[in-house]
This record gives sequence, C-alpha cells and structure tokens, in this order.
Amino acid sequence: MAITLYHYWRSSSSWRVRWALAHKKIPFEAVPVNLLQGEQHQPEHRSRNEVGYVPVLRIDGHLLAESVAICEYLEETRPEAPLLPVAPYLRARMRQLVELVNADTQPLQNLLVLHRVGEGKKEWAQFFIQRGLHAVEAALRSLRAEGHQGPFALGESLTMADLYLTPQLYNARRFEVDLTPFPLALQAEAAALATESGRASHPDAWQPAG
Ligand SMILES: N[C@@H](CCC(=O)N[C@@H](CS)C(=O)NCC(=O)O)C(=O)O
Repeated sequence: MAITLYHYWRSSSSWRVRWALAHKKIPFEAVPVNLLQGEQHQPEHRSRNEVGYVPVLRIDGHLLAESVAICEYLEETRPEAPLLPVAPYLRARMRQLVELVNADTQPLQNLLVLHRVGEGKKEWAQFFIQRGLHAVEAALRSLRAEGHQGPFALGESLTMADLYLTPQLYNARRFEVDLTPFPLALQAEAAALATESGRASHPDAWQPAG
C-alpha cells in the first residue's frame, strides 16, 4: 500500500519525517500543504490533523500525526536502518534531546504562535530557540563527558536526536540566531548533513521550483 506524506518543504517537523523515511529507504508520495497560503487550516487538511499541522503520514491504512509518533511507528514497523539506540539509557538521552526540540523549542516558534505574538515575534523566537539550544548543548556536553563522543548527537550513528536537532538549527539560522555558543550541536549537524538521507530530505531538495 502506498505511503503518503503531507508536508511543507520548509517545515522543520516535516523534514524530521522525510529524513526518517529516507534513512530507512521507504518510498513515499509527497503531497505539499502550503503553510504560507493557509492550506493547513482548510477542512481537507483539518480532517487529517485537527490541530492543522504538518506532517501527517498515511501509512498501513492509518493516518498518523505528530512526528515523534510517526518516527517511532516507522521504527517499530520497519526496524531496518534503526534510528533509536539499543541501550535504554541512550534511548532516554535521545528522547531528552528530541523533547527539548519537539516540546520546548519548536512549538514556541511555529507559524501559529508567532502570528499570535505579533510585534516582537523575531526576538520572541530567538529567545526560545537560544534557550532550547543551550539546553541541547548542555545535554551533549554531559554525554561527551560520559564518553559518548560524536560525531552524531549520541555517538557514531545517526539517531532520531539528529533528525530533530538539525532541522532546529536550520530554523535558528532563519531567525538569525548566533550559533557560536553551540559547537557540539554544530558538530552533530555537520555529521548529520553529510549523510545521504540528510541531503535527500533537506528543505533545499524539496523547495518547489519557481
Ligand atoms: N509536534 C508537532 C509539530 C508540528 C508543527 O508545528 N508543524 C508546523 C510546521 S513545522 C505547522 O504545521 N505549522 C502550521 C502553523 O503553525 O499554522 C510534530 O512534531 O509533528
């Protein structure tokens, strides 16, 4: 059965799922939902996801929303090319990094929230992105101190942590956040972007022509 991803090329949450699919070499059809034109608020998309967010994945006869739920479903149903570490402790640290982005950073700088903030939205976004990245950097520092060296966030393999951290850094640049205080995050990003799946899922590869 065909797999369909409803996404937007520049959405960092969509990139996470495109990346998981690319890493696992799972073919899919991509259907764009243009966030700038408000297509996420149309009944057609709201029937896929009540909160009107992308990504949504149609897979195995189901419609799945929320990138963490989607990535973990892919991992559990298609375990080849794993994206979760095996050891429970490293899994917990991976989820810590994922949630620092997914729960504590990205939701505070998404389109809907910035629209509500109105004036001063760029400074608002910068504040929460910096705050989130400082927490990520501290988590990476403690992992390195425990002997979990890079180059990826958790060590020698790409994991879900990288699929969240790298798109968040992409967002940080869009908001002109100074990234010099985050050398470990940048090191992990460089390794993640050097992968084939990183390049194939990158927004630049999905930007509509014209
Ligand atoms: N936690 C959600 C976040 C989804 C989300 O925030 N998506 C953004 C794009 S990155 C969106 O659809 N925004 C539309 C809007 O703000 O109107 C996930 O991981 O899937």
